[in-house]
Amino acid sequence: AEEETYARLSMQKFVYADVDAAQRAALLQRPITSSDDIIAKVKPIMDSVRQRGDAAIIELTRKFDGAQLDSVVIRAPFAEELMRVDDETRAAIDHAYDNIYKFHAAQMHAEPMLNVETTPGVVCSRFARPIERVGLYVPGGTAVLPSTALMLGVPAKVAGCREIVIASPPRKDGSCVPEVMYVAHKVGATAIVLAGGAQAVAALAYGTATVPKVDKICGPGNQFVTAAKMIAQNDSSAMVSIDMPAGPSELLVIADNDANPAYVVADLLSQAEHGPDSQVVLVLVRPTPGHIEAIEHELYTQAHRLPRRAIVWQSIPKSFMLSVASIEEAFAFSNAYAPEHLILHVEQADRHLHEVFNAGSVFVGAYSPESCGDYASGTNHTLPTYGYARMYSGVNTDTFLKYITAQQLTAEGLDRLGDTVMRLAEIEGLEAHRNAVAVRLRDIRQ
Ligand code: HSO
Ligand code: ZN
Repeated sequence: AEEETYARLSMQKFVYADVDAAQRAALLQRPITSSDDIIAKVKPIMDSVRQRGDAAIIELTRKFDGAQLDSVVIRAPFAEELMRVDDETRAAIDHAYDNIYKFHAAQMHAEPMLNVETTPGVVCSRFARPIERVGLYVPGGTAVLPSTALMLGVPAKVAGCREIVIASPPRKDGSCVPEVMYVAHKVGATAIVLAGGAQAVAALAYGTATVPKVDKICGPGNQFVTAAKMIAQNDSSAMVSIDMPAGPSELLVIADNDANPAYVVADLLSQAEHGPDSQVVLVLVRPTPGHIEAIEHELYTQAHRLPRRAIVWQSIPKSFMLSVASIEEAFAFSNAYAPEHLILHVEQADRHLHEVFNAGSVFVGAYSPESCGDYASGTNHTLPTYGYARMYSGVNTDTFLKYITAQQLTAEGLDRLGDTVMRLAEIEGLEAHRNAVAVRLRDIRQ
């Protein structure tokens, strides 16, 4: 039966010149996430956490995660034995942490405080302040994800957030994964909430007797987590914001005929193994039949060896390869698709970065697999999916900051700007606005 199931594996094939407008549009689509259904399931969960707090979380965690909790929250400082990891793991987490820290710390210096004299005597300034309390959602489920704790925790720490609360579903024995605990400790998390799903989001949004309420909730999650974040954001009584909407993870690879089929396929599979609904797109520039054959051969051979091949056999057949006539056509499609991850397996890949307009993060050239960005090179892996790369950025230090503007006018400045303000106030029929300037100008100009 095993042999049967895994007998063939291929992506759907399209030629860009041959597809009509409707088909092109369909290729840009992501799978529909039936949000009405999901919202109907999520709403009562959130209501119960809001009304019954910790007792509801304990019940829901028993039901969904099969874990019996004594208490919902672990507060810092965390006990050594809860974050014990082996030396190799510790070294890997430390190395990744250092790179992610360096790249995100540099973002803080990218734009020092602004100070602009717009008119003589009129000075406008802008400065950043951290969002005080943030909730970071680290998914559990089929994989252990300390990398997501790093990708959310490091920028929050760099930004200077005072309270960092990490929520993650507990293991069956009610404990938190030690690797996640170790990262939580490194980023200076103040508490860990042992909950997942909509119940975790509700706890962070509303707070409970033991869970601290936060100002912003960040992090990836399944459809339930995403729906819960949307509901919380729209509920003014929660007073909470979110990072971005999230859908299944996705990758688009642009490859020319010199691209190594083994590398291209390994990258596609690293995305495909995330989940059955992972989106994988391969755009081939003027491919030879031999190159396509080599890629398909690699696909089967490599996929067959993967422990998570059952997932791959679900995601790959839903994905597609698209042959295009030129690199320009490849970028036109990629920009329209707006992938979360974009890998450029093309000659002199760095020369094409200026053609990228919509993508979450770009991996340039044969030696830059997505895996490096997923874990340890320094860039963030919490990125916009579902085409939201058109208007959203991935998580970065700005995610955990807000900007405050200020201005100071001298008497001379007000004298120069006053008539403009009074005229505009008059047009809008707002006499009190006009007067706030007029009372001062009377003194200045007497
Ligand atoms: N590719 C995922 C991130 C991840 N990969 C976590 C491995 N662990 C979404 O960007
Ligand atoms: Zn990944």
